[in-house]
Amino acid sequence: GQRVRGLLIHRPIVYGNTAIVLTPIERESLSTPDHTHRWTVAVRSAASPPGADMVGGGDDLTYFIKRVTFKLHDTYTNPTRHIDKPPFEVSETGWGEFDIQIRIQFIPEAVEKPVVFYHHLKLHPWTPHVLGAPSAPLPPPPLEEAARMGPVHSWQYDEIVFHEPYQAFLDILTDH
Ligand code: SLL
Repeated sequence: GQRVRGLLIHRPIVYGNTAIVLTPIERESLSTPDHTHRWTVAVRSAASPPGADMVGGGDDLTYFIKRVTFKLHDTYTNPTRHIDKPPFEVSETGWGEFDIQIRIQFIPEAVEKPVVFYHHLKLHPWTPHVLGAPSAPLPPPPLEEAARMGPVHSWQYDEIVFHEPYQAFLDILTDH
């Protein structure tokens, strides 16, 4: 195969998380009652808006993505989670925010190295109503209030760029 000289092609994605506060009843039913939130971290096509992620749908990424690996905090059992089919996501419960490494591997035809993104898992809503020194970090609201505020969304748009792709891979990308 040949690389297509001078060509650059990109595919838009979003990655990030949603989080909701567990109800007291949900917390009691867990083996880990110290967990306060349920969250989902995901990689999606930018054609499927983050707001629609719970109902699924949107563009399927499997035509060029083979595997997404989410590396969670070491406090989780089996923190390295390989996801080989859509939806490319991991749902968990927990109590704390942390950085998640998101590694995207492409189909063999791509002959491309994986790309890595980092996402800071966000559980707590931003609280502009808490008054304080403008430069001071604002504390999160109490859980009951956060629950009333509804799900937290933290999503990042990005583009996966392929420089001088192989012709076979270019065909796969453009035929989709
Ligand atoms: C913090 N640096 O201290 C972070 C660490 C760890 C989050 C957050 C539960 C894991 C489990 C969990 O939420 N870990 O019990 O399986 O805020």
